[in-house]
Amino acid sequence: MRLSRSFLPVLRDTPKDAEIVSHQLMLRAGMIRQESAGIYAWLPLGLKVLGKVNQIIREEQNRAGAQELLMPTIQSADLWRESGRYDAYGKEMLRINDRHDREMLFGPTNEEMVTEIFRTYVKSYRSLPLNLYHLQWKFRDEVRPRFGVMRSREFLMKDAYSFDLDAAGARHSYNKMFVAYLRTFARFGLKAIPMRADTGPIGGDLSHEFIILADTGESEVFCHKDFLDFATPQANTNFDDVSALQATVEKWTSLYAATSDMHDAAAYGQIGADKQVSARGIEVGHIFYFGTKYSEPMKAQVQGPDGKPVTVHMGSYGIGPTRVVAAVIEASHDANGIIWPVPLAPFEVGLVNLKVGDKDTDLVANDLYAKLERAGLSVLLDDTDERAGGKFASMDLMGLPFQLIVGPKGVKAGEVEIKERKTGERLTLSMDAALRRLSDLVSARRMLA
Ligand code: 5CA
Repeated sequence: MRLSRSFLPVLRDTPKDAEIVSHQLMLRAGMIRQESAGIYAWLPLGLKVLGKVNQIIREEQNRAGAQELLMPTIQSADLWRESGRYDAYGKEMLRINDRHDREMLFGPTNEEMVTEIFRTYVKSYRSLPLNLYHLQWKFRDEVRPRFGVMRSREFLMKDAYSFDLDAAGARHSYNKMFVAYLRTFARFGLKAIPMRADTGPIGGDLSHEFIILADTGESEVFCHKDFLDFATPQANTNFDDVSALQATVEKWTSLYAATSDMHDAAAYGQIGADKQVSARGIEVGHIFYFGTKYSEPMKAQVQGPDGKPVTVHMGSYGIGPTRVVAAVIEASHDANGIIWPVPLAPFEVGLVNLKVGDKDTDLVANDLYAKLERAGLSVLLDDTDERAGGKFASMDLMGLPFQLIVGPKGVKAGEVEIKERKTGERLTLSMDAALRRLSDLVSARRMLA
């Protein structure tokens, strides 16, 4: 992509109303734009990152055996009356009347709708287990939307819903999502710690929040330090191996970890002082097992092996991709801007032409641009006539993992410079060597987990 032809509106100054660094940087880098309180447009740079987050989520959901579908944002109130949640949900639900005065709502979550789809089609235990997920916009009329897309009113959610014949099967479905989440967050470059959680309006008695530690997190969290060194489950995990998966989940729940509403000071006190971590955290995912809370009132039953009807056991599993983008920035930035891990970067390389209009420099920059793209790297070419300082500042702000800098002096000497955004390390190389080095560096970092 050529910067001169791109819509990438970068702001020099920090917007006054943005309190936390991810919100400030997302506005400054031209990733998002607030349209109303808690409602954001995703501009091209932001949307690229969001797309990468979604893709990694999909890969890990599919690997764990979940299937993607897409349910609508607008739902009928009648569906929610069946579960009894229509009145219970309160003011967070945006209620709408259509032209026939039918009561509708903008979905804050989809348990009812997916249960309705399930009961229409699935009639036999042979079709179980089943896990259906979608990536869809949600609306929750939060009392205090804040911190940009971290706590917004309209936000994207990946929500998955599992259906099983009994509690044991549902436990395995829960474990599959638990392990898929560990892998998903690791691929974002995040250390997410599963913590026992309150179930709130979703309900049920087994639930974990996946929390990343960050100073700006909304919740106070307490956990054992050793969590930070646990190895992520491998890509070749066998999701059908019930006992192996149970063992992984037990390992990841064996040490103390709790948010403040579930905190047990006595249990925490038993951890040696050198192993105690008391910090703030951001909830990036939340999983629930709630048995027959929806299937019972909504009569989602299948025929069991003995021919008798069985009410299915359900769980639901959420990740907030829009919140994840902000959380990754909270975890990975410096004074100059964002530092994207390669798997989420909007472009892998920022190619800076320091002297646009100089024939030789243009020639080399354009040649490198074509060759990098041909090698399969995604490149943003700064071919604008801005001064060098401004170009470097924008590149650092946008956080592309590698910069390739082409200037007239270097071109005369047959050299270009590579800068790694994260370490600031610089390397002067010939054009060909720089191309090879960049290809190697990028491909080594594409898969994090
Ligand atoms: N139906 C269940 C699981 S699918 C559910 O709704 N869970 S939830 O309420 O915990 O939300 C799931 C995830 O959505 C959260 O972990 C969080 O990452 C994201 N999320 C929730 N509320 C917001 C919000 N206001 N802004 C941004 N992301 C949010």
